[in-house]
Amino acid sequence: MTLLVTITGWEVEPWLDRFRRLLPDKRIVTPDDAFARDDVTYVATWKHPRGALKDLPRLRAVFSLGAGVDHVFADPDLPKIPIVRVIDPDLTMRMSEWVVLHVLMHHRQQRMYDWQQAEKIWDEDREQPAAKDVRVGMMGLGELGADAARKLAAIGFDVAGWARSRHRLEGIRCFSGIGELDAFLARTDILVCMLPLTDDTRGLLNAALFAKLPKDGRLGGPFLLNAGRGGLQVEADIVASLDSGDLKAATLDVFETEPLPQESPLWSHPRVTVTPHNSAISNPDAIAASIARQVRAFERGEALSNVVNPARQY
Ligand code: NDP
Ligand code: OXD
Repeated sequence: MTLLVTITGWEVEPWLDRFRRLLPDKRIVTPDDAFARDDVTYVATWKHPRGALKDLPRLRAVFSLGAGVDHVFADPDLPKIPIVRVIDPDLTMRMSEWVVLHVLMHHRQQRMYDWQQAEKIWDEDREQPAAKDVRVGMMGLGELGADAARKLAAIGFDVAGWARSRHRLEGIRCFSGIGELDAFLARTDILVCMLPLTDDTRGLLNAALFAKLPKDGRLGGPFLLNAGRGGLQVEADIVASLDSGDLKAATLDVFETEPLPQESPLWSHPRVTVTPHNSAISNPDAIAASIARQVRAFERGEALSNVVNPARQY
């Protein structure tokens, strides 16, 4: 039995090393190795080349090495077999760290204090609203969004969430569906996007949406954080909305094109913070172990968990 590991954009060796140690009875190969295609029973993928999963007649499951599966569904030649995504406490904690860091950075005006330090300005009189007076809106209340929302609520922020279906989270007002999107936006000072990229969510973060965020909040204007996917955002609209005042500042971890092109105005915009799609990296130790556990359980006859519903694309 062979596990094919096909990765674009990340170092492959750490994954091969972990899988070889954790699944010693399997042959672990990459697309560059010589291997029998009819011996491949599992694929572990991060952005595999289109068509790479064709002609694997004994394939039983595809494991995404990330939580997102848009990279898998982008393959028009995807075989009709279970797609399993990452749900792992290590990844969830990393994402919540990033969300809390950047919400607090904007809330506590840290970029302005960095500037003041560079200019040697001592100004203690800036208004500093309490967290309870700042309304955070979490788009997406799945594994990652719900955890980050709870942690922000524990710090004291006034947190609401929006998802496709109705959720119940203690202390967090939950909105659902397109019909409740405007009401959610109308009470959001810091908008955090933790949505998957699907046909329904592509381009959702656009100028019309930013214009619905309130401008009279305690932070003096709305903030945007996006760690979902670059395809959710219209970058030209982000720049235009920052210039018009519909947005006050943004932190972006994901981009329409990655790596972010050198000529993108986002690199040097004074009110944009860029992180290089690493808000929650897939740690090979944690994620390979969780995939190996799934493979062993599956071979004992147990059902796979975290299988994606292809009709929903997430
Ligand atoms: P989940 O599938 O657990 O959650 C997705 C959430 O989005 C759900 O609450 C879902 O609603 C909601 N949603 C989906 N479509 C819609 C829609 N059309 N309208 C409203 N809500 C919608 O995903 P995760 O939380 O695990 O991950 C979210 C995304 O984060 C991933 O898909 C990936 O793109 C991104 N990610 C980014 C990383 C990075 O490093 N930047 C790292 C890891 C993930 P409902 O609950 O009703 O189904
Ligand atoms: C993921 C990612 O989806 O790292 O896990 O983007």
